[in-house]
Amino acid sequence: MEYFPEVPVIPYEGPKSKNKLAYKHYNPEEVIEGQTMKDLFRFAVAYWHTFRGTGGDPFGPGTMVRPWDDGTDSVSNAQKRVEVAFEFMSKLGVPYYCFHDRDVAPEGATLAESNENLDAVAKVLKEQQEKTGIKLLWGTANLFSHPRYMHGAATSPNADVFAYAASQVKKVMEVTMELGGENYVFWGGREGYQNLYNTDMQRELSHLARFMHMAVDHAKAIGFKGQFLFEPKPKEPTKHQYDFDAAACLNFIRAHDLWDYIKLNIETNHATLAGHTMMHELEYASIQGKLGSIDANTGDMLLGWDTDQFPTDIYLTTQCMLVILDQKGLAPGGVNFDAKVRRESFEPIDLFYAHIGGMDAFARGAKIAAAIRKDRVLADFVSQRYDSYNSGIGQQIENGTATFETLEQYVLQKVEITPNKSGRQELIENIINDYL
Ligand code: XLS
Ligand code: NI
Ligand code: NI
Repeated sequence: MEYFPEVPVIPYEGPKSKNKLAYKHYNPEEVIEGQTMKDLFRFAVAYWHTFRGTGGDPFGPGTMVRPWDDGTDSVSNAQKRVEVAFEFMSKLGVPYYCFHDRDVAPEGATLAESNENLDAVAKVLKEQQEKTGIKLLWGTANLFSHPRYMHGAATSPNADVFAYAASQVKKVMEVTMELGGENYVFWGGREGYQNLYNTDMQRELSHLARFMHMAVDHAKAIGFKGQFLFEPKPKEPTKHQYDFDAAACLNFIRAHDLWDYIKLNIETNHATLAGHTMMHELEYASIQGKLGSIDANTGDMLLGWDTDQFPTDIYLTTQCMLVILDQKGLAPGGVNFDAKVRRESFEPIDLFYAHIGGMDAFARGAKIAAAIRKDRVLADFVSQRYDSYNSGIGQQIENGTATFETLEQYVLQKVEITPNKSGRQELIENIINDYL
């Protein structure tokens, strides 16, 4: 059975093509800085948005037309949806997908029943992976939708809820391993608070750390070799999420002896909700060796929530790729489109347009970033800007031999310090525009 008969395998046709169902820039075999685009991006489709998104919002129900869905939450409907998903991904030519347990299979009345449902769907996922060659970038557990998680999961004040969440993560780690998943993601869900009057923050944070240590231990016990990823988000659904931004997450894993086991999965719209740019978050993680993967999307400048739109802004993707190329890619992570089509874009074909646009925007961003890097436009300017640290007093500051006393002596002797040089921000911004 074919679910998208009107859509062929999406070809690469180059920048001049007018074909709406073709890539203009994403050419999987084209090499950028020594890597094929396929290996550089490791693009993934997010199962929750693309195959479970309904288009519902607080003001009205879903709008999406999904002819293959029979409207029930049955295992057989879930299994059929897997076939649809793999046809979609094969036609798109993406090498990876990501899921939460409850996206792919329905929650049962008991944990045992939920696990059985998941196994039944995972069997079909595995068959389809083998048939198509599409792989699992990461798995994760949905620890936020079911009402039992109203106060959080690992940070719930109810220990039974902690135990339930742990059992759920245990199972998803096992299924992720069975499917050859290359990473496992922790996004906080409801790990945060609405009001500090009723919250023991210290206890909740230490519970979250216990939870992650148990996951690390379980990975060792079962031989799961995938990379753990922690995904920052400052708010929504809680007023304050504990995994606020890259800095908060890195502090958390450093403070709780998790540093060696966890990297970050950085999402654009979460960065902006935290009051940062995506580039800031990527750079902050990358300079510490902690940029593991990205959730590619974008917010809306005028809306203050996680709108999860597909990324189409070339400035944004260029900035992302400047950082990603600098660390030679993301593997074993990748670029996961944690993005959904708008409520008004309700036809199945819109799912293709959305992903094609996102992949092309990243491919174009990568070409532009590579050209900027090749000409060393930023690299040379930045290294010259700091050249006072390459010798003399600057070198002594950097290598730790200078003290407040030696620096005072230096300045007293010098009388006048070397004049500052211009930061040339406007010029550099103009030059970057020349490459777009
Ligand atoms: C929600 C998060 C979520 C994670 C996976 O805002 O982005 O989708 O990526 O749980
Ligand atoms: Ni995400
Ligand atoms: Ni998000």
